[in-house]
Amino acid sequence: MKRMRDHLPSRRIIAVLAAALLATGTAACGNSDTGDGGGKDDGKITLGFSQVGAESGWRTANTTSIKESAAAAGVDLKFDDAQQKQENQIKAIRNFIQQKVDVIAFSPVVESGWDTVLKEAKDAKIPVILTDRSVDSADKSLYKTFLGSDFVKEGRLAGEWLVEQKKGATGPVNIVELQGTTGSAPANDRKKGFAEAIAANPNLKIIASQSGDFTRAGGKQVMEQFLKANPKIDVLFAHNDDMGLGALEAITAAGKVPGKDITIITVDAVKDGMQALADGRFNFIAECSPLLGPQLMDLAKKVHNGEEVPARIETQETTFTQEQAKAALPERKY
Ligand code: GYE
Repeated sequence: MKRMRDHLPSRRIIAVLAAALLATGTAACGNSDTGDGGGKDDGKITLGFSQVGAESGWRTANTTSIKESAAAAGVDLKFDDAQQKQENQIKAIRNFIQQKVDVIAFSPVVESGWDTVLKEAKDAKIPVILTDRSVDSADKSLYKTFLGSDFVKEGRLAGEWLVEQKKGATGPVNIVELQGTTGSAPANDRKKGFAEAIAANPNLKIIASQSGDFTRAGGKQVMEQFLKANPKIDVLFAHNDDMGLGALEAITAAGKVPGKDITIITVDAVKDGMQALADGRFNFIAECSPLLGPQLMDLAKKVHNGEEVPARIETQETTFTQEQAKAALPERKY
């Protein structure tokens, strides 16, 4: 606020002051708005969040976590569901820029093709947080931080478990792989980690690998094709629980017993996946936590206040065998 000029009569000062307060709408309430965005002036941070879609149990739990944490943290959340389409995410981000939100967060459906829109956010001085999935942009100044899992590690843990299981196996072990959404970070990275982990064991062979788009329907459909084309399938590695759950239907329909005739390894550990594991239909799950909401709200407040945040925040997770799933299931919230 401008300093009042000394010669103004006091009644005039009060009137000017009142007018100024009305105009800004911030009646000295400690608003942290920096003036570089924030459509609202009620002291709340406005966070624009572009979600991938609603393709899996993981995603649903992630959306719930983000919405609940925003409400709990007093963050005004503008939520957009991109229905697994990059062009929808780009549109949503451009809308957030236009609305002058304080912070933008998004979970990029694929890794590539974000530089232009991220540059637009940067030029508008709106900080961006990558949540869950990362981008392949060479310019790291386009976003403040990346909060999420180490997907390569998840794939590696899945592969290492399999190597251990098949240690004594002599003949070939035929593996089929259900990949996540083509071009997405978790599909690229889980594939890589798994392949690296089994590489030293030439009898462990990936005989077919295709995308099931992280959905149950996709998993079922692609598994049907795998079963038709390959008479001997020993192992299924599915990049998420949902595709594994869809595949169960195809395997049963083909007259095989999931978890016995075909060893099934998945990633995520959502409740339905954990149930399948506890029931003996899955054999192993590498966990990937969707509960990113509380950390995201904390980061949004920090970057809005101009505080330094680590460039990478990795989610802590574990793995589950059938016995461990039985023990963990009663406590599983999602
Ligand atoms: O594993 C899968 C979801 O990006 C980690 O996306 C996430 C993945 C998750 O559809 O179930």
